[in-house]
Amino acid sequence: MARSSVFALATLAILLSSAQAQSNTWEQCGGQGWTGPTTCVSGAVCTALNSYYSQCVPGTATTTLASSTVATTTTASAPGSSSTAPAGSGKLRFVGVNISGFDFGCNTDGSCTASAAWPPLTQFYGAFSLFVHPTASNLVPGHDGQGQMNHFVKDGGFNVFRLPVGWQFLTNDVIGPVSQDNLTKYDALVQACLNTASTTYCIIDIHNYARWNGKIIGQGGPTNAQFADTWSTIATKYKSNPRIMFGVMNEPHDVPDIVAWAASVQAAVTAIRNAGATTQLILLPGNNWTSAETFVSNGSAAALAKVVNPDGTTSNLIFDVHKYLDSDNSGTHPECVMNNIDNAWSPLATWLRQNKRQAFNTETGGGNTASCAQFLCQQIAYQAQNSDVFLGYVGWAAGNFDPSYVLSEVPTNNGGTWTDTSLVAQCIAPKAGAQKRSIASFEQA
Ligand SMILES: *[C@@H]1O[C@H](CO)[C@@H](O)[C@H](O)[C@H]1NC(C)=O
Ligand SMILES: *[C@@H]1O[C@H](CO)[C@@H](O)[C@H](O)[C@H]1NC(C)=O
Ligand SMILES: *[C@@H]1O[C@H](CO)[C@@H](O)[C@H](O)[C@H]1NC(C)=O
Ligand SMILES: CC(=O)N[C@H]1CO[C@H](CO)[C@@H](O)[C@@H]1O
Repeated sequence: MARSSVFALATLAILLSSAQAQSNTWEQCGGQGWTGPTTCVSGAVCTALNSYYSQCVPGTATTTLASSTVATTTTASAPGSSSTAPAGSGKLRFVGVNISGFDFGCNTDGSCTASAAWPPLTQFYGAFSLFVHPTASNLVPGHDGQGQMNHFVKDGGFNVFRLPVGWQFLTNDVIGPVSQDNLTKYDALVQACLNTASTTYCIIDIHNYARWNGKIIGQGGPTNAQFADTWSTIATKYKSNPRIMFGVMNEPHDVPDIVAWAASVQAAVTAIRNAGATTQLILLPGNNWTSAETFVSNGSAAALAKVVNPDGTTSNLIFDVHKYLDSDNSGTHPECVMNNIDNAWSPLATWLRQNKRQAFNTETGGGNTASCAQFLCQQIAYQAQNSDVFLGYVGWAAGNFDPSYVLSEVPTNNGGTWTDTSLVAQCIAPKAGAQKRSIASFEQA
């Protein structure tokens, strides 16, 4: 019942917009299957984001936002805070999916086993290593991260992927220099991401929870210098690619000294910048599993606000925040119970504006249920309305998860036709249009 009301509202929205002669700023103005207006109101230009989605972007087609999102005609530039959309624009700069697999074998105490990684690429297993969806007849191309990402970009309108990897995979299980052989294997996934489109961004995410085998970086575990050395090697490899983002660390938690943790993050930032990656976006993670809700109250905001580039600025240093919508915020339940607006996103937006900073929600998601469709669509609509401080969101997760995984966003492939999970189709994909709708329009019947 709830689901049919969502479809009814979507149909109504299409009917309403097709009744207008011109699309308003940030509204759709073209694309495959689009039957609505194809011109924009004065002051906006209809700009193709991909083959099925064109949007009215303010000003002329040569604004930074347009040039970084128009497919193939321009080279993407490193994101800068000057190019962000104003509050209420209803357009998030980055929307993506986590492509998991190189992080398999990692536990929340930062113990990972390199050989337990499960690279989400067919070349590591052979093209025929398909596994079968347990509840449907669809064949799932297990490991086909390239196919999944191509589909997400082409059919869903996504423009960023987060590529988790265990630290131990990169250094071959010892604290020390990065193994170039292993980095080359991981680089195959990075290249697969970059190859999807000239406008796709790729986040390198070290998925170690601020730890190595149970011990916290800079607080009894690896030294800040050892952590910085890993980042220096990675940044050296990708320094000339503006479409790489550096995710310093996945989900620090139970870190006793947040000021000391900020020093570890600073060491990574300094190493990345000094390696020559001077303009790319770097994601700074706080304590408590990178919780968006407690980023300020937990002390992460104050500590990480002091992290700077070598020139003393905070340009392109973006706070990394996660949020799930289930009862205990763990992202382990199929049902969602909150949209996180009052408890997390609204207070965080206020703090970010006051401090002239921005955040990126690099993990969120839910079960393929009506409750998650409602609450996650509301969260996305709110983030889009506050896109001056929120850069975007990345869904958790596709890649090598079994499609029966509770938060699966793994699309199925039947004879070359890809089918998304219901939550991706209804909310997460930019194509679903959640960004452009009112929060109230997603109430369950
Ligand atoms: C990492 O590289 C080393 C050296 O080439 C190799 O022995 C090892 O098997 C690699 N590890 C993985 C997980 O591929
Ligand atoms: C922040 O959260 C962590 C748990 O992740 C906790 O250990 C720490 O005491 C909290 N700090 C504050 C200031 O609330
Ligand atoms: C961690 O965050 C969750 C919500 O995201 C909150 O319920 C919990 O109290 C927080 N813990 C600490 C120690 O701040
Ligand atoms: C909420 C969620 O799905 N978290 C996942 C984050 O990544 C680790 C390692 O890949 C998984 O074990 C978690 O389940």
